Amino acid sequence: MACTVALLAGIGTAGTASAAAPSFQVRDFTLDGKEDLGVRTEGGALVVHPHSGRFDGTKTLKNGVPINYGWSRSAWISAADFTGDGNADVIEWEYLGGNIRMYPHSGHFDGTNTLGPREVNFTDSNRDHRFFARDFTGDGLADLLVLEGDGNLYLMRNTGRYGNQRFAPVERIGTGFGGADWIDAADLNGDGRPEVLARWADRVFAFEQFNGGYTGLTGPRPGPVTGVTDFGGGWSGSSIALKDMTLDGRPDLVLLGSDARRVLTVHANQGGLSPRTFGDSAGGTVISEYADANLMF
Ligand SMILES: [Ca+2]
Ligand SMILES: [Ca+2]
Ligand SMILES: [Ca+2]
Ligand SMILES: [Ca+2]
Repeated sequence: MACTVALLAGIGTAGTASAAAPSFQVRDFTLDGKEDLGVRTEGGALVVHPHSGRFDGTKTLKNGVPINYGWSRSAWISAADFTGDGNADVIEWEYLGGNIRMYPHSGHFDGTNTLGPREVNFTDSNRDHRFFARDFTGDGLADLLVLEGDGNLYLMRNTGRYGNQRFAPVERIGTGFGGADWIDAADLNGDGRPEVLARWADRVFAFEQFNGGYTGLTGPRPGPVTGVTDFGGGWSGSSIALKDMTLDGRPDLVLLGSDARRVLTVHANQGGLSPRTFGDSAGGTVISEYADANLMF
C-alpha cells in the first residue's frame, strides 16, 4: 500500500502549471458560455441541444442541431474543452480497434461545420475500459480519466501540446473501481480537490481524495470509511452526465432513462457533499419527455 500511495501522491495538487482549484468546466458548443447537452441518436447522429438560458422543464433545452453523423461506432463519446479556447471539443473511443479520436470545435456553431478536422488519433488496444473527459488538474484543459477492467483508475493529463502528444501516458490515481459502469469527477464540496463519482448497478457514490488518490468500493480502503458519500439507488438510467443545467455553476446530475421514452431528468445540485446533494433519484425535473438518444456528451 505504501507503494500505491507514493504512486498516487500529488495528483490534482502538484505538478500542474496552475495552483487553481479544479474548476467545473462548462461544455459550451454555442459560444454563449452556457452548458449545452449533446446526445448521440439511435441513428448515430451527434446532436447538440443548446441551453435556452433558463432552467424551465422542457423549455430548458432548445431543439437539437445535428453536428455530425455516423457515430454508431463509438462505445463512448465525451465533450470537453481540450484545446483551451473555451469551446467544447468532442472525443470518442471506438470499441472495435480501440481508436481514440478528438475533434476540436471549429469556433463556429454551424451544423456539421461545428467540429474541425480531427486532432488526436491513437489506438489503445485495451478494450476493457471506460473513459471520461474532465479538467482534473485545474489548468483549464480537459484531461482523460480511464477506468480499466481491473478496477484501477488512471489519469491521462492534457499536456497542452497538439495532436497525439496532447495526452501524457497514464498515471494511476485510484483502485477498487472494478464493476463500476460509470465514472466522472467534479469538485462537489468546493475543497479544491475533485471527487470521483462512480455507479455500481443503480447506486451512485462519490469518493473524496485520500493521500492523493482514490479508493473505490471493491478495494481495501486506506483509512476509515469517511470520504465516501452514498447517493442511494435508483439511478438506473442508460447514461449519466454531470452538467450545470440550472446555471448556478454547480454540476447537476442528468439522467437519461433506459426505457423506450428515454426521459431526461435533471437532479439539481443542492450544494455541498451529502447523500441529498442530488436529491431523490425518483425526483428530478424532466427536461425532455422523449429523447432520441443512447449516449450523452
Ligand atoms: Ca451554450
Ligand atoms: Ca476547445
Ligand atoms: Ca487539466
Ligand atoms: Ca447547477
